[in-house]
Amino acid sequence: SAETYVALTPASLSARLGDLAVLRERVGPPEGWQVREVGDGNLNLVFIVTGAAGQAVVKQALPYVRLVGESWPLPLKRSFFEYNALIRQAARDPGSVPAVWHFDEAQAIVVMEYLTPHVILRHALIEGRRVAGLGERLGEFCARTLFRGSDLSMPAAAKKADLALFAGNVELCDITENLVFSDPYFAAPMNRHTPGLDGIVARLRGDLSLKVAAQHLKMAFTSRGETLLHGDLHTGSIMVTDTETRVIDPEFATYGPMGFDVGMLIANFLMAHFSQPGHESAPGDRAEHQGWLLSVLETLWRSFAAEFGHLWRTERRGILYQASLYEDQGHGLASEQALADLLGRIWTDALGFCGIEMHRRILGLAHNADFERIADEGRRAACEARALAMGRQLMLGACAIRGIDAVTAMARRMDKE
Ligand code: SR1
Ligand code: MG
Repeated sequence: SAETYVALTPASLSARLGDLAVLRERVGPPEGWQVREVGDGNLNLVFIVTGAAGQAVVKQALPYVRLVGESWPLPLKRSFFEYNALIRQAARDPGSVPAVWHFDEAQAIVVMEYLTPHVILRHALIEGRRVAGLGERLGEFCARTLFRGSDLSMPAAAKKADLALFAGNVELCDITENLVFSDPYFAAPMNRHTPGLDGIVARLRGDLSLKVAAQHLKMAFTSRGETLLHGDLHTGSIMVTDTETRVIDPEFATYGPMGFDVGMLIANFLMAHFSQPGHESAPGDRAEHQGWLLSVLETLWRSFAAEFGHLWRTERRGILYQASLYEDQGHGLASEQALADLLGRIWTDALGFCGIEMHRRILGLAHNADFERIADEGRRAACEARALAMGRQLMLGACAIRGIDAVTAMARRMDKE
C-alpha cells in the first residue's frame, strides 16, 4: 500500500494484511491466523503467519537497527534491495532461496515462503548437527549467483542498470564498510571483545601491515563492482534441514568483488570449527564434528570452482571473455588458463575477506552465537584467540596459500596450539 509506514505487530498483522490475496490463498482466511514474531537478527521484524491452509513469513524492515535501537536510524529501502536480490537469486539458482509471494515497498514488507522444518545453519552447527550436501549446495549457490550476476553472463546494458540500482543500498554498504573493514582495527565506540583478549587485541590494532591489508580489502569492496553479492552470507543467513540448504536475508546485496561472499562463508565455517571446544560435547564427538566442518569447507570451495568452471565453459556470453577472444589460441586452452587465473584471483580475495570477517565477529559490534554461547569467558577467549590468529595469517598470507586443503590444514594446526 502507499500508506505511511507503520510497523506491524502480531496483533495488527491480520487486520493489516488480511486482504492480501496471496496470503488468503496460501495461509487461509485471516480470522484463523496465528501470528508470532520470531526475528532474532540484528535488523528486522520477522513474523510467521499460520492459518488453516498453510504458513507464510512476513518480513518487515524497521526504520532503525534493531540490535542497537532507534538511536541508529536505517532506511526502509533495504527491503527493496532484499526483494530485488531475492528474485535475482531465484532466477540465477532456482530453489536456492525462499519464494517471494508479495512485496510492499512503502511498508517495507516482503511476504515469502515459510521454510519448515528448516533451522538456522549456525544453530545447527553449534549443536553438532550435519546437513547432507551442504558444501556442494553452497558452492553451487555462490558460483551460480556470482557468475550469472557478473559481466561474464550479463549483457552490458542490464549489468549497468543493475549496478546503478543496487548502488542505492548505501546505508547497508556503509555498515559493512565500517563494521567489517574498519572498526575491528581501532577502538571504535561500538566495539566489544571478551576480556581475556586484551593483549591480542592491542597487538592486532598495533599491526600496521594488517591495517593496510584491511584497507586494501575495503577498497576492493567499495570499488570493484564485479557481481551482485548476497552481501551478508554468514551461517545465520542460511536455513537447513538434514538434507536441504536455502539462503535467506540478502538485504546487504550490492555489487562487489566475487570473493566476498565466498570469503564470508569460509570464515563462518572456520569460526564454527574454532568455537567447538567451547561447547559441551564429548571430546570424540567434537573432533568428529570439527572434521566434518572442515570437510564441508573443502567441498564448498571445490563445488564452487567446479560449477564456476562449468558455467564458464557453457554460459560465458557477457561483456567479458567472449569465446572468440580465445578461439585462435588453440583448442580452448587459453580459455582454461583465463578461468584458472580468475579462480586464483577470487581465491586470494576470498581468503582476505575471510580473515577480516573472523576479526570483526570477535572484535566489532556484531558477534556471532558460535562464540557468544560459550558462557565461560576464559574458554571463549581461547577459542576466539585461535580464530583471530588464523584471520591474521589469512589476511597477510593470502597470496601464498595454495588451495582449500592448506586452509583446513592450518585450521587443524591452530586448533592444537
Ligand atoms: C548493525 S548490523 C550488524 C550486522 O548484522 C548484519 O547481519 C550484518 O552482518 C551486519 O554487519
Ligand atoms: Mg541478516
